Amino acid sequence: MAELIDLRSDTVTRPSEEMRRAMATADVGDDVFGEDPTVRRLEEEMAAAVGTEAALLVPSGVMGNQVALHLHGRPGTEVVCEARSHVVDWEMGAMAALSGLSPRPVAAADGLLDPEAVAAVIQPWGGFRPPSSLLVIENTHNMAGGRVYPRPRIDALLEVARRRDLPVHLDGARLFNAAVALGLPAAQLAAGFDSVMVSLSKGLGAPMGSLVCGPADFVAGARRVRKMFGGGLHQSGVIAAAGLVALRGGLEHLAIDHANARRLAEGLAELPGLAVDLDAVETNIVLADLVTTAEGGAPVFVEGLRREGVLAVPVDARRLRFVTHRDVSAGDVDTALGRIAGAFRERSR
Ligand code: TLP
Repeated sequence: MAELIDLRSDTVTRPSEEMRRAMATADVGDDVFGEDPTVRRLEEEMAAAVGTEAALLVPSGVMGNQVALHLHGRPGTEVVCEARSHVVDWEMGAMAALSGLSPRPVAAADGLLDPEAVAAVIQPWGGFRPPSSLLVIENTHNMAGGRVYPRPRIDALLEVARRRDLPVHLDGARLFNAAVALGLPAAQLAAGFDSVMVSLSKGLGAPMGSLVCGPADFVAGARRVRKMFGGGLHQSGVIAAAGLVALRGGLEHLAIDHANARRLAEGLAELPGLAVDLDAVETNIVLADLVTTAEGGAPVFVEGLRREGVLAVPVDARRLRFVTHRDVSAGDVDTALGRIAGAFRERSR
């Protein structure tokens, strides 16, 4: 069969030749002793890109978020976040298991938290309800289809949190996608947060790694919690070297990924079996809903798609997620659209 076109996630990219060369020749040391020069350089460059005092390399985005939640939260308190956010739906209950925190989900139809709705659920210390210890904002919002927070909305949310003394964490796994979509520097979108998690392993194309960014004392705490969570790595300059290539050159591809996502969304919207909200497609993620689930719904449909040579993720019974990334071209998108149309033909036989 022709090669599979993998649109399950932007995490599926293979390291480029340049990354592999950088990894092979990286200058390394033991990062648990703070002695890996390549890791240090990556942490400095990411802190500069995000506009924070310091940054810490962690193996994954989940670990980055959970290290931050652990530091901001106290057992028995709540984390205010959007109802479909990654920290609620995709981190295996880690905030409860590792830090004794429970989520306070706030639903938003377009995924973007409403400041008034957030203000309404924040609980103070000393009442009869679990107090709130943190607000999490996810930008771009994955399960809302890569939606981007306009900076004024972030300002309004930060203002609500400040008034109630609540720290705010940014899940910026795809912060650079948001920055490219708005034409703003990432640092401008990260300003005002108490901590920021950014990923190298999504749109930027590195094989692994995320960073937790914030003030120097917060990052010192993050170093301790990273070790506690088992994320202290040794010659991790091998990973950081690919991360540096991703950070220095990876942003350029994001605008192409966004254009490819739009191309894909417009093609999908023309298929009679799918409904796509084109206005929601702002970055590299496309959500598409099956018009009918009578033939088994999204989990069955993706099996049909696989047989045609396209990989996608079923989000629920009706919804499919497609993500563009540096390993798919505009031509691949067109090929994928033809194959997806083929899956519908097979389905209706
Ligand atoms: N998301 C993955 C899956 O876990 C859903 C994906 O394919 O999109 N925050 C956000 C907003 C994310 O989308 C992800 C990854 C993470 C955190 C966690 O990053 P990793 O996978 O590096 O632990």
